[in-house]
Amino acid sequence: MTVRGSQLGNDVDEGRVPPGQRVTEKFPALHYGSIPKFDPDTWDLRVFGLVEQPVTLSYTELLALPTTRIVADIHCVTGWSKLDTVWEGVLFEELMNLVQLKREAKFVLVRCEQDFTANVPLEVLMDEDVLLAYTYDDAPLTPEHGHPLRLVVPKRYLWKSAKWVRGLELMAQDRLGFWEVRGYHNNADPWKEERYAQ
Ligand SMILES: Nc1nc2c(c(=O)[nH]1)N[C@H]1C(S)=C(S)[C@@H](COP(=O)(O)O)O[C@H]1N2
Ligand SMILES: [Mo]
Repeated sequence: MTVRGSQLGNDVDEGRVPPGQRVTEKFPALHYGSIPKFDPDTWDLRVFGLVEQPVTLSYTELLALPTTRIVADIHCVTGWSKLDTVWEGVLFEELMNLVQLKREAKFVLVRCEQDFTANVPLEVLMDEDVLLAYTYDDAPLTPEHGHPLRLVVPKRYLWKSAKWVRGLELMAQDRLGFWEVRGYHNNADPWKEERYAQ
């Protein structure tokens, strides 16, 4: 298994907490709508859009892909940050290895249960700390935190880390996701305090 991120055991939090954020030990659950039910027999993950051949994975097929572990600090736009969170799952980049991207593919719309979406540039997701996670803190994800599969994009505010992911749509043009349509910043870099759109 590949292990990424080396911040575990670092006691020096200074310089690790973005402006306007406070560290919490808790793990609040925040989302719009209700927690979807998981049916392993019908669940699938689709990679589609600007790819030569779309791919559909069952949960078993997803779990068979190489596992990566990341240790990451996460930052919620509501003001809490959580340090050294531990996740395991499949690297976004690993999933892209299953398809041949078309040259025009530059943006991704992450599609979730109940029509929730989040948009992230492809380049950002190809980072080596971006995971489609199925465990948190060495246990299966809990339903409220995104079981069976959620995105983790540590370098962006947490609303981009979509829970209950079912699809990755490759696009040529950017398309705003659920919270981005509702006034949140499209880029969402916590170090630049990109909380809300102008
Ligand atoms: N599917 C889905 N994913 C979502 C959301 C949502 O409403 N639906 N909310 C986002 C927001 S605003 C936040 S802050 C994080 C919270 O993740 P957590 O509940 O695991 O703390 O989930 C993100 N992922
Ligand atoms: Mo949020």
